Amino acid sequence: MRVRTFEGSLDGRGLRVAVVVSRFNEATTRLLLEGALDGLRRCGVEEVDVAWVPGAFEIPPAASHLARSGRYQAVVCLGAVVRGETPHFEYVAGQSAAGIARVGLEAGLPVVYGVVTADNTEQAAERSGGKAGNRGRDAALVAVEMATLLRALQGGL
Ligand code: INI
Repeated sequence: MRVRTFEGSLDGRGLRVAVVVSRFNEATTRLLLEGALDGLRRCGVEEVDVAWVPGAFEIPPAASHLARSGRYQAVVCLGAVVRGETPHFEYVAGQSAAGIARVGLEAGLPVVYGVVTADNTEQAAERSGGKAGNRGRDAALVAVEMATLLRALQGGL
């Protein structure tokens, strides 16, 4: 039996990455963006383009456009949906997550979910650089690992 194993890495040299970030709850999303840019920089990613959209609901169409452009090896999606602020939390959060997943599958690219969903602004702060880490940074590392995995699979299958 021959077993082959494929893994990505955190070596982002040679990668171009797009980031889509939403303005709604901007105090949180700016911190997610800072975390993501720091993560991408530390991985050695050479080129990053950032696109701002109004809210988490608008992330999927922008991500789709960027993913289908052929210019990027990964797209990082950043947003913050806070339950306390909206009676339609489930719709905004659910549609955003489902849309982001669909864009990735349709484009065959890592389109990474870095949207914080929180019950209140304190929880959102914890997840954007507070005691629960920075989801933007986490999403950036996932983007690099998945982009390098897909590259390895492309060259190795
Ligand atoms: N968008 C968010 O990104 N976060 C939220 O918490 C939020 N709330 O609370 O409603 C939110 N709503 C706006 C939504 O994303 C769209 O921009 C809007 O519905 C227009 O399509």
